[in-house]
Amino acid sequence: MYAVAESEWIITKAHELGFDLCGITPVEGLTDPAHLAEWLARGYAGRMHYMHDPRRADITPVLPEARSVIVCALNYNTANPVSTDAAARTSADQELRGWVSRYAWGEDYHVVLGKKLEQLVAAMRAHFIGLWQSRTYVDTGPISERLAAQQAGLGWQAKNTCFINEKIGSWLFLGVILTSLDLTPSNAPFDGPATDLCGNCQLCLEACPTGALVEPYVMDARRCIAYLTIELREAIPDELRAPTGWQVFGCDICQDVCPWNRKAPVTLAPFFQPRQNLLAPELNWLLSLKEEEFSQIFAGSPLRRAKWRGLIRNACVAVGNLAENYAIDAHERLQLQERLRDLAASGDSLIAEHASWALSRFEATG
Ligand code: B12
Ligand code: SF4
Ligand code: SF4
Repeated sequence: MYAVAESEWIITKAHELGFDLCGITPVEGLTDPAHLAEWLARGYAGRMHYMHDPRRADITPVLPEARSVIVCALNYNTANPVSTDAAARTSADQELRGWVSRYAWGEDYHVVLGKKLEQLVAAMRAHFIGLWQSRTYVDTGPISERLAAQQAGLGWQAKNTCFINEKIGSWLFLGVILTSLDLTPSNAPFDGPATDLCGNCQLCLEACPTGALVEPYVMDARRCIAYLTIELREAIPDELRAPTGWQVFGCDICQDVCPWNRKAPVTLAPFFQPRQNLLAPELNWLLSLKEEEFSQIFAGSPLRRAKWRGLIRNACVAVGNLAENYAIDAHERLQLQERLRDLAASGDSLIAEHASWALSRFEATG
């Protein structure tokens, strides 16, 4: 096993590359097969078929020679309002606005973290001479990055299921490097994963509008707005449309209410600052987007994952929900209804059905 100084060297390098946190842990104990199996058996993964990949329960086939995991975290908390802040919704211009999740305001984190992890591996190649292997993952690999971060002593997996660090909070992206290097754990002597600091708090469970946090630490993803607005390619179930509120891409509510995020440090990293129009975007603008414009406008943005169809579907739901709650001026009301009628008449059955639903909400509210 390499000496502690070598693990310290890696952690220092990670900080130099801009990561806020870095920890190292052995590959053993990175999965929680029993709970994962129960979670899947309950159907909580919904249509996320990739969650059934057997490597999530046993990561050995990913890199049989793997001995250690380096976990890195990057803060994405920019100095902007939170989704539960009513003032953000009633902008001075009184336009109807939707909410895009904080994680998606800037550049795609897969790319940002992916590059940084590759730079870290390149630095390690020059430092650790000899033959050794590595795999880097940001989000898309079969590894539970939150479990890895917890195991590396960087924080805990909380009741809202997010990974929280005591000093930074939960606005953190995670990335991992699996390596055949046998590194000393950064929290050595290893005495178990980081302590859970949720205590008696239940704020996230109480605040979740769709009841997705079915019990502390357990999410039924089928009910989570992040799943409904990003991962789901089909119709948003009727009973979950109203609770989806003004969220058009992802959801931040269970993190916005979390006390550990109250003093979360702000990042000035240019790649995470909100792109124009993405902080509480005008719904009229979203509804008017043409499919051809979508790929151009959202190049390099996480919003591409929802695809044009998904984003328009989500915008219809948000408009329908806001129709009831806002004093929209007559002109805007007419404009929105006209746009919804166009969409309801479009050849796309998914969009047409959601637009008709939104129109019915307008009619119900006069
Ligand atoms: C699938 C996925 C989702 C799904 C499901 C989320 C979920 N909570 O599982 C959806 C689309 C809903 C989602 C949403 C979001 N995601 Co996501 N997502 C992932 C992904 C790809 C896998 C997570 C996973 O393994 N889920 C499966 C379940 C089984 O895992 P689990 O919650 O850890 O479950 C364990 C516990 O429930 C536990 N357990 C303990 N007790 C009990 C008791 C019982 C009875 C049961 C059944 C289970 C159980 O056992 C389970 C197995 O270990 C990871 C990337 C990765 N590769 O790790 C990113 C990841 C977790 N997501 C991330 C982010 C940023 C988000 C969003 C904030 C995006 C947004 N704003 O819209 C939201 C946050 C919502 C939330 N409260 O978690 C970050 C998390 C960062 C952080 N600080 O935590 C990650 C790590 C991506 C990254 N690289 O940064 N996500
Ligand atoms: S992200 Fe939103 S919908 Fe999902 S669990 Fe958190 S509060 Fe509930
Ligand atoms: S809101 Fe409370 S219970 Fe939920 S994650 Fe934060 S500290 Fe834990």
